[in-house]
Amino acid sequence: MTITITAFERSPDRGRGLARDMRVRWALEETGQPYDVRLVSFKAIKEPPHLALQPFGQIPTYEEDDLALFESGAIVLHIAERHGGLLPGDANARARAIAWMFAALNTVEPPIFDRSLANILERDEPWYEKRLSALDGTIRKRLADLSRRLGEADWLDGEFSAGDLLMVSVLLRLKASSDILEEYPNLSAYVARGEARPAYKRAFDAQLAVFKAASVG
Ligand code: GTB
Repeated sequence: MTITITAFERSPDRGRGLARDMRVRWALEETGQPYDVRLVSFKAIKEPPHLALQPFGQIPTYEEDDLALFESGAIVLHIAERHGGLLPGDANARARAIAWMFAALNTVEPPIFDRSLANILERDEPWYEKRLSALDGTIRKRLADLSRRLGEADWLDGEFSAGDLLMVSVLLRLKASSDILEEYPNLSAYVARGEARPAYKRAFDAQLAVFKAASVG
């Protein structure tokens, strides 16, 4: 059965590839898996059929045969485990690549996500500037550590892996709304390398086409 994922019919990111279906599309493209996309509205994701797939009423979801999955990180891990190209064969290298997936989602993404949320929801609060500067401080600390670890390497641990796919996805969210990433030239180059991958471009174009079609319709 074909893989089906869900994505917003009208993504608030206006086709910039920042919603979390993008990382799943990218993983599917890297591993050469064909997939269908079921476009959903903000209303539909809070209704029972979608909640049965995603208990928190969010995108993305993943369906294949009798398997239904939610959480973009779990979906990318599943794709990477089932198909070649995103996890090394060596058991220890594989475990380290998975550690980088967790690092992207658990250590680097939270302050970046909080920053973009603060930008949208907390702008008018009297404590906004203080909060932003605290979040920027945390982000700079994470990026400084990541930058030191990456050094002059192309990818975080040998060949490109699902760890890089998620880390680049997370850093792209920061790049879209702040200049902080530019303070770390090796991380900027790392993100550019990710964006230059043919599979990334195919995934990006596919989600952009959804936005363009919705704009015309
Ligand atoms: N932990 C979950 C996962 O990784 O799958 C989080 C999923 C999630 O946050 N999904 C968001 C969602 O469905 C869309 S991606 N939100 C609806 C809701 O919670 O009611 C997050 C997102 C949205 C918009 C932008 N943007 O406009 O730039 C970027 C990212």
